Amino acid sequence: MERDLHKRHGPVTDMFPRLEEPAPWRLSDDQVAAFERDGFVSGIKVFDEAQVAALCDRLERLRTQVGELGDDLYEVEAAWTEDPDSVVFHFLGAWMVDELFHDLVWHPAITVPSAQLLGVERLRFWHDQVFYKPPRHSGVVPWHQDYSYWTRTGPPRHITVNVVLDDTNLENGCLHFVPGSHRWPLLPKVPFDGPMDALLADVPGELRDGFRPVPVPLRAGEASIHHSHTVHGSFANQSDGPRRAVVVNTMAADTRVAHGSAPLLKGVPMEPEGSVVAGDHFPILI
Ligand SMILES: O=C(O)CCC(=O)C(=O)O
Repeated sequence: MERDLHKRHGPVTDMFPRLEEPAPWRLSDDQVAAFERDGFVSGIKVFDEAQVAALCDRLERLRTQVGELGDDLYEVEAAWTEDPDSVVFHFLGAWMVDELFHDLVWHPAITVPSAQLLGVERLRFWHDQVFYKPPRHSGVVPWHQDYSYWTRTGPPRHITVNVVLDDTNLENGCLHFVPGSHRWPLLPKVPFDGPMDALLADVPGELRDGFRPVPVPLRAGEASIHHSHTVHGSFANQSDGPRRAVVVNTMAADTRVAHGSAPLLKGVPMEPEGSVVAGDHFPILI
């Protein structure tokens, strides 16, 4: 396995298309309007069948190696380590240890719409994530806003692309989004292993009526993209197959370090408060 993949600032395989012209990858006006209205847009084709199969293969391998890989990743969800039978398997940093997970970060179907929706010319990588719900597993992803976990960087001009590696539906715990919640204030972060509804206690009374999550089923290889304040979550996987997703989080290239007291991610060199987030771990993607 190649180490130091985070120092390779561009694809190292030919598995995915490279960016030549942005135009074919840009979202339509209707898709942009949906994102602006609802705080998410879905049904964006990213991977073909062979690419999905290759990524699933790699992911299954990573899953068996996670014990040894721990130090090479940014984070393996501590609650999962303690209670894998009821907490979703979630980790950050696959891009540093696997060539395909590395290269997908540069996929133009991910980078071009992310920059377009953020309204930026230059897009910086923040981090990746994997969410893995085994078959017939009770783990949920509680309602949350992504930026509540990211306040160490700012201002909030971050975006999330969630690409599913299995067809998702109500039975296997597809993502749900709360339309319009990207205009809500930032709410406190909730524990990953807490109850689904923990966030609701913090939703101000006048916004409660607006808490109407909608399911967003997808085909394997398709993505949804959401704003960093959009409330979302997912229920348990009650199906006989796994429900897997890979996530690419990016931000405006001039995003700064908001708190200088700790590294932005485990194992990443400290950067001074107020400086632009930069360095090997945070490449410019566009
Ligand atoms: O895949 C899931 O269920 C959760 C994903 C998520 O929270 C995200 O993409 O930000």
